[in-house]
Amino acid sequence: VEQLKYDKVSDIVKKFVQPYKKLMSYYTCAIMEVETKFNVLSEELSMQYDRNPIESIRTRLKSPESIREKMIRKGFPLTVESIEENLNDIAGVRIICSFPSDIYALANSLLKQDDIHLIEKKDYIKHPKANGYRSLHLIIEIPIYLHDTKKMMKVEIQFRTISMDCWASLEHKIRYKKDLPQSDFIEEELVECAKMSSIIDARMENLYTMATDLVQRDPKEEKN
Ligand code: 0O2
Repeated sequence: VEQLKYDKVSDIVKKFVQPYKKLMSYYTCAIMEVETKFNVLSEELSMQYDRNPIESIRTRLKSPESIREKMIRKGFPLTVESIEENLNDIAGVRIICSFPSDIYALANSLLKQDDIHLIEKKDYIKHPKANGYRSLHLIIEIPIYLHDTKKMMKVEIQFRTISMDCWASLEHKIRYKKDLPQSDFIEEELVECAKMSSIIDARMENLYTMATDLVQRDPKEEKN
């Protein structure tokens, strides 16, 4: 009986655990590749202009629990091949920008690179979700170079301003409060806060453009 148990466990490790770990390590490599691309852009842009449009870069590998939950929720079989085929957001990179226009400029710079292949674009800035969520999501494919082969890996990139990120982080905290009953008031307030966050983005960008124009017209203004 002990031998049978051992054989069964060893079979599961060989058929699932090892290929799963290998796949996750490929996603980790893809995250590193994307992060490096943004670090390069950040370096170049801060040399070229007097500010860096990237406030911060965050990365995450989807947890095994989240992968399992999403596969079951979407009705996909729980195999390593199916996980790779059906989930687009195992590798996640979040780019926090200063202003909304930085988001589109950075996304375009990335998509111009010839080793990046766009699979899907969801513009929740131009078309916010009903709950108010705003962000630009790209699903891209990027090559990782292994010792004897090249493998294309999918990565989800979320571009947000500080204000969009602030709303999304707090909404996530509120929504995932344990046993939260449905509340029209909370939903309406969240939509209202999202509108305010969008107004802050537009007004701050406007102020930045005005300040830049003033400095260009009179370089002495920079000091005041
Ligand atoms: P985590 O912790 O970031 O991994 P899905 O909604 O996941 O079934 P899809 O098409 O992948 O299907 O969703 P979508 O719209 O592209 O958004 C996926 C991710 O965007 C989410 O990942 C969140 O990170 C973020 N997101 C989308 N909508 C909202 C929202 O209403 N509020 C907040 N705070 N974030 C949102 P995960 O997997 O949910 O979580």
